[in-house]
Amino acid sequence: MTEWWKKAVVYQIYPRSFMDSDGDGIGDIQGIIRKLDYLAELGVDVLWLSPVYDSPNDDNGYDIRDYQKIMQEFGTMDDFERMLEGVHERGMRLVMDLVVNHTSDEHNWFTQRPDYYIWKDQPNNWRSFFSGSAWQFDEEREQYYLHLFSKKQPDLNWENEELRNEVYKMMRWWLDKGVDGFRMDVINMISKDQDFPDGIDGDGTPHFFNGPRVHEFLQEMNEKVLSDYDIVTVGEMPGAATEDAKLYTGPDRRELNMIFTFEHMNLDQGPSGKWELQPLRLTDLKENLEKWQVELFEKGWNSLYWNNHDQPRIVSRFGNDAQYRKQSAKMLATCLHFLQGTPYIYQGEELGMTNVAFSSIDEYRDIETLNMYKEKRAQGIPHEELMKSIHAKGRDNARTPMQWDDSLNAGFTKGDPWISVNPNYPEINAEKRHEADSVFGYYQKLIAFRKELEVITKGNFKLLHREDEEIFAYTRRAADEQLTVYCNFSETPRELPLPTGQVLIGNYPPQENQGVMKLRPYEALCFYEGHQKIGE
Ligand code: ISL
Repeated sequence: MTEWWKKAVVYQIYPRSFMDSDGDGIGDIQGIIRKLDYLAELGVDVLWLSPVYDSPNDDNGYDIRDYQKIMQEFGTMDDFERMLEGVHERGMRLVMDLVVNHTSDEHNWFTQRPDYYIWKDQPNNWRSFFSGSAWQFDEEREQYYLHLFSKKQPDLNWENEELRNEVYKMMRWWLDKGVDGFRMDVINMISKDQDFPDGIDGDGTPHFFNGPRVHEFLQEMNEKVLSDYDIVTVGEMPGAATEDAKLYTGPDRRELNMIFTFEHMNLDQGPSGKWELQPLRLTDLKENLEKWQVELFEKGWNSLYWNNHDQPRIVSRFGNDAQYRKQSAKMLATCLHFLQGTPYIYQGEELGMTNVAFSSIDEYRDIETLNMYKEKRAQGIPHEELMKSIHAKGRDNARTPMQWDDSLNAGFTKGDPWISVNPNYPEINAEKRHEADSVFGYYQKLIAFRKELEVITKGNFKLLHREDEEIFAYTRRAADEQLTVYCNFSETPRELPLPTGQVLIGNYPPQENQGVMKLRPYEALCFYEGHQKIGE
């Protein structure tokens, strides 16, 4: 089978916030169908859909009630099949979210097959990612069940072989329908240490991140399902280091094609976790991305991302979403898209969409945010302090509706949106993609380069200016080709020696150089040397 996914660019759709076709305020599949031409215009190869399965939506679809049914608000199985056809007609592929670490407590397995879940007479001290204990007492059974996420998301017991076979059967059902792969939700948490030991300060993660049988389970899944199809697989894996990544993605290991690391996303937080804000040190980011680039080179495969439905908007996070919004959005895209791996673009990133700052907690919808707020308010932490963290890191930053145009509700819905639209939509929306300096147009070019220049897929990585706290620069080299990428992560204008090669792309109008490279605020410049003719 070809490794087509090594040259692919993936676009993530969060269906609830993408496009509402029927005016109920919730995005849906017909809405996605209407926007397929927009996605083809961008040039992406693969669409990844966040969960569209039947769900009571305690965690917006990551709590699945029925794996083989479409969520009513999103449409019908017929709509789904039309969408899949529409994707394939345009030469794109469709990847589904596979959430099999847990189900909804409303899944019929929870009552009919309690042996598919994890029960204990006594809970240990593990805390849930969504606040409070990870154990919930069940009155009828008089036992506790494990839920690493909300109490409506009981963890599945992967020790149970029948359960595993049910999951594999369900996966085959979707693949036989023609879907082109899976993004696997927290898939490195499916194997728990069967002693269930307490964790330090309630942190159970050492006992279920990359747990004892996880590689065995993934190899079994590969053998029984994945290896029969020409698909792409990506595992979401908090707490996976490069050593783990090599085991999960090494081609001879027969597990997954690539994983999502969290390491670069955790650099701007303190020891207590994401809500403890800490400024990013660029040298930390460079060191981390370098490690993944170098260690996985010819040993595994990277996924490349700045954004998804759980992360704040990158332009507000590592860029400057005020004066230099467009420049910094393009600079960040440049930095990421010339790395080795498969890039993922999250809806709205291609427009330079920003974080949102609602003043009232009532405007937030995300269970992680709301539970955290409630728990910390009860501990006496002031509202203002919590809102500061929520504005910077809350998952709803990514979940405000897609900004299509400057009409009411950004053209997302004719009804009341399930979450408020970011008030900056008259300024930032997809209609503006036709402007000459649009972020969208820049993403189109980056996506196209990946198809044209082999070095982006194959080249090695070398970090330049290691100690510089403002400049992220690197080269990529393969055969007779070399790329040199310079990114100014600051507002400070800088002068550096002019690299060799011709300018491939930059995010500012060209300027005269007298043998030096002058980088303006958030400027990105990429140079190319090799056999390909550029700009003709
Ligand atoms: O980052 C984390 C731990 O280090 C957690 O916040 C969590 O593991 C991560 O966000 C997992 O996310 C995925 O699974 C969740 C769901 O809410 C997210 O939307 C999804 O991306 C539970 O299904």
